[in-house]
Amino acid sequence: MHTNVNDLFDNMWAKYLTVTPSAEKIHALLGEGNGKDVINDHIALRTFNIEKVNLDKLAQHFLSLGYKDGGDYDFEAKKLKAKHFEHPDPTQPKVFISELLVEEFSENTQRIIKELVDQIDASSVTADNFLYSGTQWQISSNDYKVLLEESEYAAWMAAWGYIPNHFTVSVNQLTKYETLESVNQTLKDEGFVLNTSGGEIKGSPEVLLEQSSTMADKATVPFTDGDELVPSCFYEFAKRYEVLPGTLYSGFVAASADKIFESTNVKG
Ligand code: OOG
Ligand code: NI
Repeated sequence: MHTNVNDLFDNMWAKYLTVTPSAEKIHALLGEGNGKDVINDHIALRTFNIEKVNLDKLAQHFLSLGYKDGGDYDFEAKKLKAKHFEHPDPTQPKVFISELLVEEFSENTQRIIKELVDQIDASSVTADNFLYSGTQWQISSNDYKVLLEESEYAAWMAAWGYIPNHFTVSVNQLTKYETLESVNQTLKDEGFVLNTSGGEIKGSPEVLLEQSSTMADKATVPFTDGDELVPSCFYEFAKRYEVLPGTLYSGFVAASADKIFESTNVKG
């Protein structure tokens, strides 16, 4: 297990950038003084609810670094559950981890997912590099497409595995921008494509959190039957509001999160 939170996030950021070149450009665009003021609000990871690799197994990497449970979320239509975790040091990024409820899918989809997870060595799940190890399985583009019919999330997991699917800029801490609207406008002016599902801005000051995100970049996956470009990872932007004077809301908003998941969609 990790000894240092910063090393873990540095390694995850490096792996994420290998398939998310737009994040490096946006980081430079929004930040001042070499991105000094670009602070991560949170990162997100995905998994399957199969015991060997379930949400709790991923969470253990953060719990061992002092993170605590922050809240539970259900996404019935997408057949997902999630939790978020917070570090006692509020300058450390929050962590949002979701898991796919595999047993709620067709026999065929369940079989494909089980074959992927069977290829993972159980000891690699607790290894320091697990959360930036990517896939530890082989998959055909045909199986990828079968998963895509039932779940965009399942297909994304099969293609990318264990890698943060996004990092999130804390808009509150940017020095060049005050509002999420102004961040979004800058991104659009530079040609970046935003996720418009549920509107460009998800949430509101009333729910104490506003979020927007890019649509995921595309990167090459070496399927067993050939390489293909598929959606990889995206960048998110979050502005939090005060629950009490001097204290920002630290949770997530399920209705907004439901739309953020769609930033990696293949089909609109
Ligand atoms: C997580 C989507 C939810 C948020 O900030 O509400 C989320 C995902 O796409 O895995 O990140
Ligand atoms: Ni997020």
